[in-house]
Amino acid sequence: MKTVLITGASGMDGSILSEKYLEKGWDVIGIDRWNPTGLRPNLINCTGNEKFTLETGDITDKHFMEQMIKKYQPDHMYNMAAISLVPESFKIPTVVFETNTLAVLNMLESIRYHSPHTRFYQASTSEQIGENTQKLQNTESKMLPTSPYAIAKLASYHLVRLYRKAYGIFGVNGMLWNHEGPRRGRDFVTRKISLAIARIKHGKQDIVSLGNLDSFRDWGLANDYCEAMMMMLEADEPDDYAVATGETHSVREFVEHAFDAAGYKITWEGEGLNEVGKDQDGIVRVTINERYYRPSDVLYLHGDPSKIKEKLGWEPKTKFKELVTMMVESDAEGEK
Ligand code: F7E
Repeated sequence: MKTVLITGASGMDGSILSEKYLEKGWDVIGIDRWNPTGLRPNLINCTGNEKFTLETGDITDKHFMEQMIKKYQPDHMYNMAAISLVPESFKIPTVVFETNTLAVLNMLESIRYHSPHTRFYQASTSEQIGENTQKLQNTESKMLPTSPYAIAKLASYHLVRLYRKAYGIFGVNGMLWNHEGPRRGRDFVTRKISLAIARIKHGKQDIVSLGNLDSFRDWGLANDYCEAMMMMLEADEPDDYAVATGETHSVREFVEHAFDAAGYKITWEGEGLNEVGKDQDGIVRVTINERYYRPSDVLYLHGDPSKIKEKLGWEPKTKFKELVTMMVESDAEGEK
């Protein structure tokens, strides 16, 4: 019987992976922090399955993670737990380094000493690209990270490479460009927009307030990207891969398409903090608030997935407009 251990199991990617491994018939050990509400909506399809075990604990507790790895000796392990909201990392950088770097080092040490057969996936990120605005970025691009989040993730990226080279661990970095879906956390810009539109549509809210509309992101669907992650752990050799769609769009375009999917036509007036987006009836639906600007933002992300396509045969199935429409429709249903 095969076992997979997934940290951050209640998050968007962690829960999708949990479901996919249960479908394959594996034993799934989901790790999540204890939470006083006991609510884990993303795991609703897993918790009733006898092959799913929820282990509560914190990945920054080295002894807890060591115990987990020793006890379960997982065949596959995904480290999906992280502080993943970039602006948060400017506020609590020490916690971000403890969670996004030190905890990864401890996991690698535990695998090295207690479960060397474990195939380890590290959630690496396009944020590492940072200030490098070259077109079609991949794992070979110059990394110029511009947030505590990205610097902590880049350190972990190099740790995984080191443990692969120095100790022969099957460790891979999936360097993923932004990926979204109906389970996306509500603080990320795509979900914030789709949820706000659903609430506007149902008369529960009037306006959505945003920050920088002119950054570009390469947005794909989380479900497609989880398939790429699994292919990386099933490959003959461990390696690092860029996972992206190869298309880039601005936050402004995301706003326009998302409103469009709900029947609103947005036009823009004004500049900077005074810019607004009005609907076809002249009602202000989008405003800009300085609070959502970051001390430094990544302005242009555009990924090159050619290596994973060539070596593992992975391709994104979902295009930008389809993704936007899916998110708006899902939130419109949920807010009914
Ligand atoms: O921001 C701009 C913001 O927070 C996207 C994480 O999964 O992907 C994600 O990081 C852009 C930025 O994602 C708001 O300034 C404008 O330029 O949705 P986001 P992110 O920072 O790109 C990478 C790959 C990861 O690894 C991360 O973990 O949108 N933006 N107005 C806003 N962003 C937010 N959150 N909220 C706003 O109101």
